[in-house]
Amino acid sequence: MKALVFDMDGTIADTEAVHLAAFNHAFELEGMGWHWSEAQYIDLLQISGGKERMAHYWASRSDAPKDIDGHGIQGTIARLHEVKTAAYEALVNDGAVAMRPGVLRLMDEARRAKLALAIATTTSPVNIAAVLSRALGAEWRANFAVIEDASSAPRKKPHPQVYLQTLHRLGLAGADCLAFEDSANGLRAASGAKLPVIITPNRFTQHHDFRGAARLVPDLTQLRLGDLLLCWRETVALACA
Ligand code: XBP
Ligand code: MG
Repeated sequence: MKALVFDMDGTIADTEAVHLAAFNHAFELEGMGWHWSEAQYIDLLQISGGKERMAHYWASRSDAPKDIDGHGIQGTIARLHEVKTAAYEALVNDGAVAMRPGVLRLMDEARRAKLALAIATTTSPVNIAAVLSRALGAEWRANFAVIEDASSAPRKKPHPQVYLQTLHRLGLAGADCLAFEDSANGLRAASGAKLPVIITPNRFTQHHDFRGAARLVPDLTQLRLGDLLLCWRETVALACA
């Protein structure tokens, strides 16, 4: 095992409730007359990517206008996403997002064992920077050999693009790595790139279908690097059997 590849939202940090608040703030500020409940958002999270999620919702509303300000639907969604991302960043900077338990300790163990760390996410780069600069300091990027996100991998999970590009830049095969995810889309994306996957669900994804995961644990507090190595060996050995 040569690298650990982490999903961002819901895996490294508990972010989706804050994303939801930021979306609703943008809808109110821009006078859309929309408000997503947590139950609605749990359903909408089947669509990875904030812009794609809003476009899916807009298409599902029979009463939604086909244009608002002459910039077309895509123009309005782009503006809504800018407002949402600024609101999300402000909420993160106010301390609204917590790292999930065990993540930083495991990353530290992996670094000391000379494993590469990477992030493979469908979220926007500014969101990653806002959360990880608070958790790891201004030099947070130095902890990661590779970061692939919505700006570098436009095909969103469950498409495996973000993981395939991460592997390419690491110079590794999927079987050399272990992925950490919180959602069914993430599991399918990582599995599509042949990475074994450890799932740590949260209240937004606990009902998802996680068949095919190498392990499913409530969080990473009970997993040490030795446990990961055993899990990786069992999974890779099985795949090779
Ligand atoms: C989760 C997502 C993202 C976030 C919102 O990403 O699908 O769309 O919900 O962030 P991951 P954006 O679990 O792959 O980290 O609005 O920037 O898309
Ligand atoms: Mg996620």
